[in-house]
Amino acid sequence: MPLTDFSIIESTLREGEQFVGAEFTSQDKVEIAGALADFGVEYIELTSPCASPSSRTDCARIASLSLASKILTHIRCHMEDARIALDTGADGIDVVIGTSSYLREFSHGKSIDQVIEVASEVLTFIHSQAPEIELRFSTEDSFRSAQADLLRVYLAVGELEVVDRLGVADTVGVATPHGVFNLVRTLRQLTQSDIEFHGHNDTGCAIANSYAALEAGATHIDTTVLGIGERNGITSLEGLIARLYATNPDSVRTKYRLHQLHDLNQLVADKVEIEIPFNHYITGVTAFTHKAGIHAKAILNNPETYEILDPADFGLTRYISIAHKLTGWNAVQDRAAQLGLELDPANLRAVTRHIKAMADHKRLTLSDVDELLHQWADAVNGSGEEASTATQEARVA
Ligand code: HCA
Ligand code: CU
Repeated sequence: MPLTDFSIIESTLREGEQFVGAEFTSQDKVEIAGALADFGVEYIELTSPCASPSSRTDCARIASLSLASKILTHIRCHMEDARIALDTGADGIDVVIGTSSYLREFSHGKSIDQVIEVASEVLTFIHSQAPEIELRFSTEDSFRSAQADLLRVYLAVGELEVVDRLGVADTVGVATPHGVFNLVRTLRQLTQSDIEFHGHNDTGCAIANSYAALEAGATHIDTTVLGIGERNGITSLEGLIARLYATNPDSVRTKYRLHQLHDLNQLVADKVEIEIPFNHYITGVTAFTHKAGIHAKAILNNPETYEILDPADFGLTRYISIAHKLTGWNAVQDRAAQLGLELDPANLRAVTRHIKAMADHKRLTLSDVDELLHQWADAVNGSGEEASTATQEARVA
């Protein structure tokens, strides 16, 4: 399958609400859902309506807004949860039940046979009540579940012919791209269903795992804005977009309004009271900052030399840092031109040497460098003659 036929299930308002800093009000949820829909995600997943009274009313409210994204809600594999979810008016219901020995023993206490039994009951019930509803069934902690157990469960669920999508969840972030690829490929071969992947990031593999799932034929990937979720979260929307853009920029540009990504990040960051991490994919403050002189020179000639993502596609700009000892004269020349200063190559090289020497002794700011460039240009122009660069160095020292 080409890596263009996929959908994002944006779970900031479900998994993201499980982030320790998230306390979304009803108004916050409406605002975030609107921003996600404007960005263009195909699905928005909402917290279980059984979680609290406002979770229930917010779910119904957002489902009634006719947003461009489909609205999903997320429930445990319980009959009572299913009844309540059906009442929300959501376009789809995501049902999940743990299959690893950890969760079977220490969470819900059911055997695999009992898991199959309750899943059959709940899924058949939902489908009988609302055949038009998009129904997904997932196992929780899929990657620490015995493969034989998993396949028994998925095949039994598949035989019901009521489910649109099977989900696999790396609940604890233990999976590797290779393991995800193999499991998704196996499910693709054994079933006709669409496949969803949900990956936690405890060991830093969430984006790579999501990508491996797509390569193996997964059709839906779960994300949250800034990756927020339980513990250190899941695949971030921005990380997945960056990864997919690197493979096929046109598909990502067509599907999503990339210029809105930064504002969407800022909105969620403000609501959960964190900063966008400096090194975050696309939207982090250093994501398009270049430093070393060798990089800066090449970037100024052709940005593709050191950029796989074009900041302009995201409404952002690159920045070349020059106030440090690794700087180079091409970058300094670029800055001088921005300041409207004329310096010949010999003077640019000399002033660059000067910046490096200064930076060996103290941390410089861009203002320090700008001031130096102005002084240097004044000295050159003020001299009225072709002063030697050594003279200039002496003058501004
Ligand atoms: C949870 C667990 C879950 C479910 C994922 C899914 C996980 O908090 O309910 O339904 O696909 O990581 O296993 O988020
Ligand atoms: Cu999760």
